Amino acid sequence: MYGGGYVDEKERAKDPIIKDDPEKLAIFEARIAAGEKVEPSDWMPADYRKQLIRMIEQHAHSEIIGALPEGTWITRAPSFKRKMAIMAKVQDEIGHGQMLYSACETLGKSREEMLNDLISGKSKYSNVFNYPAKTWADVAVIGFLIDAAAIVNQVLNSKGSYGPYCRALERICYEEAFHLKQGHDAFVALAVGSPSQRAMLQDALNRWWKPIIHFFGPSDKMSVHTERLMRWKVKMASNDDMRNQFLSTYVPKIRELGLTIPDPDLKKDEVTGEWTFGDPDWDEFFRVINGDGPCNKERLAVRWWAAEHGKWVRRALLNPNEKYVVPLA
Ligand code: FAQ
Repeated sequence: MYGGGYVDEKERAKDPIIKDDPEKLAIFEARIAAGEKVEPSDWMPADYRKQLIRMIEQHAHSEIIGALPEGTWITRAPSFKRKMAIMAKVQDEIGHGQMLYSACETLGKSREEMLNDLISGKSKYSNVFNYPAKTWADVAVIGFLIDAAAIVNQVLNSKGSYGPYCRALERICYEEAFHLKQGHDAFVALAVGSPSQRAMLQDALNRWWKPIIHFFGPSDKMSVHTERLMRWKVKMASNDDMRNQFLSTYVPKIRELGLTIPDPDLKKDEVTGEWTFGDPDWDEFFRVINGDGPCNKERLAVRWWAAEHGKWVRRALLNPNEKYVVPLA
């Protein structure tokens, strides 16, 4: 399997780890250890390429699927200012998808193949975007906390080893930092608003907390890819370390607004700086990322619709001299 977007564990077991030339591998690993960037024309281990394709592709899918929950609120934003901001943000997320698909194409997988794998359910995308945005407060939680979580991950990984991915992440992080400001502004406006606005925000936080904890991936003990990815500097911190960094920065910000985090067991060890929390329900995480979340079908149906209805545009662009009748519906 090319992209490594495994549908189940049996399929993963069938995929052998390809053996590389040991001499080339040693030179490659020395370059990584020295902090050099790897570029598309450089020799790279087959598994490095495969892992990068898997991760960048999933990231790209997460951006274009991630635009959907907030996108449904463009027509219902509570003011003109909020409407303009959310419209621009959603547009940026699609742009991030474009940059990431381009970065992934440098590794040899075509965009068409990636989009087909998304629509067929073969590739994964972030768990969080399989939950519904029921109220405007959900948009505020996504804009503040999910963007914050994404920034923790992306700032770290932008210092990684693969040039095209790192350069895309650097650009994405500039925009994400601005998204975070708009999310924070919307979040604070509700937190200091009327009692019903506060209640709406607390309800959204209650529903999103678990998916946000899941966002950083399974605990280090359960993570399949972390060790290899960190050795090759594709991933610059483990899932638990990223989650910990997020909790240290954002739990105090949520609490100072008088909101309650819906986990009575969440606490920080003041000596080690580590957070512990209640049962994260990893069963739910695995169900959702394997296609059985509240909105998986709905999200993929939108992508399928866009691919079907955009076919004639792609065909016209690729064959400018062909006479073609534009479908009416
Ligand atoms: N969701 O061995 P690990 C955003 C899968 S961008 C779904 O620990 P790894 C912007 C994983 O693929 C959000 N699946 O995996 C935005 C693997 O399955 P596989 C996306 C997940 O790669 C904001 C299995 O579990 N960001 O939000 C998740 O070492 C607002 C075992 O896991 C990125 O993609 C998950 N959360 O670590 C847009 C960043 N976690 O493939 C709109 C790049 C794990 O073997 C609005 N990616 N899995 O079948 C990464 O940093 C890493 O891939 C991790 C996972 C940290 C996500």
